Amino acid sequence: MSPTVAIIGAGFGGLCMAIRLQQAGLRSYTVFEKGHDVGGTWRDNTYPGAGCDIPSHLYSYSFERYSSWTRRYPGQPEILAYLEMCADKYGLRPHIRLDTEVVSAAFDEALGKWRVRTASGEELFDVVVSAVGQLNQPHLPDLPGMSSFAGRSFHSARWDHSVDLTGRRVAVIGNGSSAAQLIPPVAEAAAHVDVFQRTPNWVIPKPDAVFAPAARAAFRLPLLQRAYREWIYRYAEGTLYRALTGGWSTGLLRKRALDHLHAQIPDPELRARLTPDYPVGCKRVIIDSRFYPALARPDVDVVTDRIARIVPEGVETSAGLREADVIVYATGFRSTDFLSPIEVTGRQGRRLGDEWKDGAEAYLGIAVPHFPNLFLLYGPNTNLGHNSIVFMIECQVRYIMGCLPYLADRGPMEVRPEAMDSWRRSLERAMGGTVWQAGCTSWYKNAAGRVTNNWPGPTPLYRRLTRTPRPAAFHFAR
Ligand code: N01
Repeated sequence: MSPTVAIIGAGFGGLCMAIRLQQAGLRSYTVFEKGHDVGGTWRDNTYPGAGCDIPSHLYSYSFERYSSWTRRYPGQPEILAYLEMCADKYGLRPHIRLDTEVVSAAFDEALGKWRVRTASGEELFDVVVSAVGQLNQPHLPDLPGMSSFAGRSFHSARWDHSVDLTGRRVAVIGNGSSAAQLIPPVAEAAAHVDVFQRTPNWVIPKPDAVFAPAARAAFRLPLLQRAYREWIYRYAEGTLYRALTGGWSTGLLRKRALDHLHAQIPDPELRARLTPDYPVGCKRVIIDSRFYPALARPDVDVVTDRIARIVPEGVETSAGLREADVIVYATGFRSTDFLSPIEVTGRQGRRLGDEWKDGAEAYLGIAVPHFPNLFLLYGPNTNLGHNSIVFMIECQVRYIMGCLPYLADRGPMEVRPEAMDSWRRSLERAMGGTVWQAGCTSWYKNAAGRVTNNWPGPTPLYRRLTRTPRPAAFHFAR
């Protein structure tokens, strides 16, 4: 009998898992999605200018190549449409429960099954696959007076499209990848934009290109499409990854970013404020060609004075009041919380939140000791700063598919603590060679400074390590 599988989340990860189960003829799965439709982060992030900085010919499933991308870096609507198309094409919709948030999942040792609870009640599953991602819980800063603001305010991932920015004074707090994409179109509409920068970011150009109908027709040739995908992948691996690990391209990446800054910001005083003082890649490098020109506009100010509080009229800084009609919090996500706020309980009443109090961790980023038959997609230490997350998700899905046949014969499987210890040690060793640990704060690390989000190795290594499950790493119930 095929195992019953609960998948939490219908973004890139959840849909990939569902497609592979469907293709294997394992139809006893349910995808729980708290939102009103599929798409995950691509459904949530509808801010103006939203898009991906990994070319979509790579940022898409390897088994569902798509020749119709209109440009190298398509916007959010195209990526969302791709995911919706996948949900339809693979017949996933009957298995997806929208507007259904999983509030808890508890492993029942007597039954050897998971009790998955939603607002409509509790259901039993053999397996739980978390596909909630790392960037799904918006982070709002804890600034005094936020509720006193007299205008409209919202987070970049909860864009309020009812607010017309035309002719308004807009305050954007934060200057990460989301801010870099939304500031140019906001500046086009608004009367004035204040960008509140706490730390400058390294920015490199985005070599975007429109694909004319002839190019799209050419991409229908599987060989060409495959070669282009492979080229993007190898470039990211051979050049960008090397720069994140102190390799040959580190200086090159820094030079590219500084050249870009010099070319696009003529004012030396602004340029100085936009120049980071930490190693390139320590924080996520921004890939964008429209950000700096927007910051250089006369109606845009980069404010580096410390924010003291929010007041009804706007943002009060150490240097005085900056009036605003609208505040956009482009302040990122609670990235190190992982499955939170879902209450996950494993064997012997162990709570995942407690197990992870010093930082989330999982064997291969997929399995957690004491939590049998719980598998994670895009889990701890599987984020990338240089290549496509979809690649990592496909590795993880293949691994989980490889685990399922064991369950029928040998019962629930649980990764051994020794396997986890050895995994932790190798991660720590590899992490020492990366640029993320020292010199900056970033969403890759928890409050204690431990890098809980990123994969420190090359991605071909991750693919190799996750190719097939190693039974010796697991304890089986039978
Ligand atoms: O979030 P972030 P994001 N007071 O965490 C600032 C992916 N993504 O949504 O740097 C003042 O990067 C914070 O300042 P500091 C991509 O992986 C991809 O922009 O901490 N400022 C920072 O400037 C990306 O890395 C794409 O000093 C405060 C900003 O808010 C990830 O999502 C597009 C503050 C948060 O930046 C997250 O990007 C969008 C405070 N209290 C997103 N708290 C593409 O593919 C926070 N900040 C292009």
